[in-house]
Amino acid sequence: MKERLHSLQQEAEQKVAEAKNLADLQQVRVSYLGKKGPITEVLRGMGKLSKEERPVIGELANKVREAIATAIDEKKEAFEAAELDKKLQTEQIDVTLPGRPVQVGGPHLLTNIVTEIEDLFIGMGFEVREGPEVETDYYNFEALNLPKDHPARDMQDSFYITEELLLRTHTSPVQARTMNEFKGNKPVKMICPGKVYRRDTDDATHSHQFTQVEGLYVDKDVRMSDLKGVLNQFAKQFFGEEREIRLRPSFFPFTEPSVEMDISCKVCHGDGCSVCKKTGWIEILGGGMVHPDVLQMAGYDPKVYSGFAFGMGPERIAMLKYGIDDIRHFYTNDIRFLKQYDQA
Ligand code: 2U9
Repeated sequence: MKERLHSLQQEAEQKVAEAKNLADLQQVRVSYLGKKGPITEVLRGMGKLSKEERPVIGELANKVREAIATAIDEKKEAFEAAELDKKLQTEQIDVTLPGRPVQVGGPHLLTNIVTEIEDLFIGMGFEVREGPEVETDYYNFEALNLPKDHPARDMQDSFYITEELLLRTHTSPVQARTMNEFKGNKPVKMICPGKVYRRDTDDATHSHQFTQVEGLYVDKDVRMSDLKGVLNQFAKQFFGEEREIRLRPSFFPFTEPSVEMDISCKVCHGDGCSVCKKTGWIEILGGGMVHPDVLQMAGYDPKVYSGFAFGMGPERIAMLKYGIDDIRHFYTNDIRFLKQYDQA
C-alpha cells in the first residue's frame, strides 16, 4: 500500500511537470484527487487494513494528497504568473507618448456679438434684462400697440401655442413687462437680448428663429437727440470711429416718430459699391420715440414721461461685420464655420 501511494505521488508529480496549460492541470487534479481517483480509493479501502496499519497508511495518504495538491497549485500559480507577464508585455503602455488633444469648445459667434453689444450699452448706463420666450398675446402684441386686427398678429406669421400664448416674435415684451413692474414712477434704462421666433421659410436672409437686442430708455425729458447720441456712440464703438450714421424716417407701431439707422459703408466710404448696393449706406437698426399709447398702457403718463426704443438683429450685425453671406450658417453648426470666430 505504501509503495502504491509513493508511486501515485511520483506519477502525479510527473504529470504536473508535463502539464502544458491550466486545462492539463485540471485533468491531473480530477484524475488523482477526484472522488473516483486512486487516493480516494485507497482511503475507502482503509477498513480492510489492520488496526496498526490504518493510521500509518491514513497519514501517508493524506500527505500524498497534500503533496499532489501543492504541486498542482504551484504549477497553476506559475502558469498564471506567466500569463500575466505575457499580458503586461503585450499591453504595455508607453507613458511618454503625447496625449490626444482635447477638443475645447468656445462661445458661439452670436454669443460673442451679443456680449459685445451688452458691454457697450452697460457702459452707457443700461441694465440687461431677460424675459420669457413663451409670451402672452397681451405682452407680445396688445401692450405694444399691435391691436387685434394688426397683420403682424396673423397666425401665419407667428408660432401660436394656444389662442393666448405664442413664441415671442420680438424681445419688446420684456420692455413692456419691465415698465409694468416699475409701476410708471421710475425711469427705465435697459436692453434685452434674446431669441425670437417667426413663421418664416428659412433662406439666406431669413430664419424662423433669430436673436434680437432691443433697448429702451424712459424718463422725464428723453428726446430724439438722446436716441441719436446713444446710437452714434454704439455705432462708432462697435464698427469703428470713422463710421458715420444717418437716421431715415420709418414706421413701427410701437414708436412715433420712427427711424431706421444706417452706417456709412466701410468698403467705399460712401461712394457706393456692391456691399452697400451703390448707396454708400448700410441699414443696421430701427428705433424711435416710444408711442404715447405704449407708455400709457404700461402705466407711464405720456405727459410726464417720454422715451426712446431701438432694436437690432445680431445676426445681421455679425453678417455685416464679418462678411457672412447666409444666416443659416449661425444655426447649422458646421464646426469649420464656427472655428473661424472662436476667440478661446
Ligand atoms: C417698447 C417700446 C418700443 C423696439 C423697436 C425696432 C424699432 C426695430 C427690428 C430691427 C431688426 C427688429 O431685429 S430686428 O428684426 N427692430 O426696428 N424695435 S423700435 O421698440 C420698442 C420696444 C418695446 C415697450
